[in-house]
Amino acid sequence: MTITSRRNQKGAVLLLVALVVLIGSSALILSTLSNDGSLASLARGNAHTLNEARDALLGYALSYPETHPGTANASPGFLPCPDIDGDGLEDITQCDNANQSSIGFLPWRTLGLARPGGSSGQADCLWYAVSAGFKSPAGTASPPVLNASTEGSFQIENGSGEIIVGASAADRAIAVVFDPGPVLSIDGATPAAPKYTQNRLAASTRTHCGSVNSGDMINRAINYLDRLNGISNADGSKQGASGNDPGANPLPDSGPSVFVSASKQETFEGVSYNDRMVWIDRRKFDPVFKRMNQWVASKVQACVARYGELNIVGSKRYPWAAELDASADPVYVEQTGQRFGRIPAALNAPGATSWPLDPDTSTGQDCFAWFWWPAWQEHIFYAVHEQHTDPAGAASTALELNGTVSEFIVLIANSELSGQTRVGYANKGRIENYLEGQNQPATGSAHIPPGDESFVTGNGTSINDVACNNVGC
Ligand SMILES: [Ca+2]
Ligand SMILES: [Ca+2]
Ligand SMILES: [Ca+2]
Repeated sequence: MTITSRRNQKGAVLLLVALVVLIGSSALILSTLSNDGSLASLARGNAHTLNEARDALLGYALSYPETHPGTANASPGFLPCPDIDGDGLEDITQCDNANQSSIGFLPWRTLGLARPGGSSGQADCLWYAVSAGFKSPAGTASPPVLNASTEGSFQIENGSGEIIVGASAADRAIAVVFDPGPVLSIDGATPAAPKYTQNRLAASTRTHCGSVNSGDMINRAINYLDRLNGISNADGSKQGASGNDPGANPLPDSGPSVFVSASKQETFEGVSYNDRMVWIDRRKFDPVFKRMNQWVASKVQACVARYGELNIVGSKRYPWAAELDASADPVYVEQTGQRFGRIPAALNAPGATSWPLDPDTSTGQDCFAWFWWPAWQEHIFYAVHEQHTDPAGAASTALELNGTVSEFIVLIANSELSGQTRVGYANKGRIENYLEGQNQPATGSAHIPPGDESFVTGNGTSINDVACNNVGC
């Protein structure tokens, strides 16, 4: 098999998997894209490529577990590392520091996209910036762990000093794709600095978009991405920003960055800004957050169900919950008598004192030993039917999910809704900061009061909780 056909096959498989995964979310993505006001500002000829790139990134994040079967506990949500030498393949050296956002060529081969520009070479190669929290864990010693509260790192201004994305940290964009346009002379770093003329020369062997020596001019962002109103798209910095302000430091950086999206800027001296861009904000990433929650919910459900199958075979006795305590950081220890709370990491007798092997044998790990679990355990709640505790309680109480009597229920809290905050142990100990409506069994405590045993799958607006029971999710 030739390299090209292998690559085409890989791309086809990636797109197919993404398509399958997208089926449940495609309507949402389509409506999201068609409602996007930012698209109106794009030139028609380039809109297709930029939008294709954004869709490919969303598909990559959605299908990450399926396309990375060899990566331990790969959850949905990860985006590729940028490509620093223009061969179209992500360079995991750009992901080696998990805490830093980074920028480079869009890794079109990794994304399964067609080679940009056809035979015309690198003229149409796109650039790409990815937020620290969403970078692929490939090649990273301590990979980021994603959950529905993970924030993007990018603020975007419109060229007139107005913030159009990311006014608050929770609203920052997750990734940005740039169409850099032809070379031009950009403003200097300060008003007094001379203009800089972009230069895309290769001093080493060419790749499709760049050259093999990553330091060559052809591989450097400053020779593609422009400066406007004190903001540099090449490194996400902003003149005058300091401390923890967005744009205080150039990429790669652990702090937030700023980019500028404006129409082409032209003076009597010529064009001074010609970048075009699309971005993935939280709203566009919503299908991925949804799949992330469902993926985690399914794994937790399968593990709790497996425990019940093994613990007193035929009787299905599940663990007690770990209690919520608003006076201390969460602890995850099974508490006899607690039928509602968090999933206990530490189990006590009676019953099995350790979790079984993950029924998803591809992980090769025990349940809840996954590397991503510590970032999720605070957000997941669990209720057990009185007749399925160990020892079993009275027969009178019915635990219900959507009106169906259930042996156990797992609830994923999802992102904070208006009025919820999960900072500090006092807030982490209060159920109303996680679950909504009738999923709050007793405000501020881990108890289920009599007659309050009905839980529901969230409607996505006033209740965004994802729910499973012993039958499934
Ligand atoms: Ca590369
Ligand atoms: Ca440019
Ligand atoms: Ca919730």
